[in-house]
Amino acid sequence: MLHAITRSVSPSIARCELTYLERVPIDLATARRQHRRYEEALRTAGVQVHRLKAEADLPDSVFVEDLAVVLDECALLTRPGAPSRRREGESIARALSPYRSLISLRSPATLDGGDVLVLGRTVFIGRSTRSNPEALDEVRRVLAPYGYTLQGVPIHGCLHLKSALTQVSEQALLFNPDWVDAGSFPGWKLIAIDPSEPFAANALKVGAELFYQPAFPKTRRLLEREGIETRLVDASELGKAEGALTCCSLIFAA
Ligand code: CIR
Repeated sequence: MLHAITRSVSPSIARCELTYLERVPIDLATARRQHRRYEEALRTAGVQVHRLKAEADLPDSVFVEDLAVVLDECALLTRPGAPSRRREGESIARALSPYRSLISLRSPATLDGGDVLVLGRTVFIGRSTRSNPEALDEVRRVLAPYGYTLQGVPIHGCLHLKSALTQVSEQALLFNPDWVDAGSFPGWKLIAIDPSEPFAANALKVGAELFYQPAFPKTRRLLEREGIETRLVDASELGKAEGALTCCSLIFAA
């Protein structure tokens, strides 16, 4: 069965970290309503949702994806690149501990889960402002016993690797060619977003379903043309905090 860890939107979300976006007002009620619908969509897809309580003094804590990388064999607890986010990890470790053995990344490694894309036995790590080369070395070292191959991926102009590229089917990746070079992903069918929708590459695969935002209709048509159906889930208010669909859950089988 699939499980998802989520966390309610913090009342202090307005003080979130921002890297590439200008700060604009975030409506807390709208963000929470959209987040609840996201959780409902997960339940409808057959996922058991474990919602952590909101953390009043951790503005970005709804973005649980950045705190861990859950593999079949273990879970890596990351050390987020933004110091303001490091205290988010304790409750995530508690929530994951019944399901996986835990491995913590240590200083000087910094890693955001949004930079990590696992495709089969290869772990791709975006070289972003948040995830450093030391993290790549350490993840390589701790995952070697499990037979994973590690690969760094240069990205430019976006926060995380998964802002630029996500898996949308068993064979296909959706990507923004301005932010990542698809040459790092040989053997995959590569679908480029519509250039007028730069944030459209972040889709969330949940079992056989694909969650996708209504804000990107042109790219959605490109997916449909490839035979890829989507379930619409709106996360536009959290988009103002530089978050998207993958960021709001940690999904794993157990
Ligand atoms: C941050 O800058 O850390 C948050 N405001 C947004 C994090 C989004 N997370 C993700 O894409 N995995």
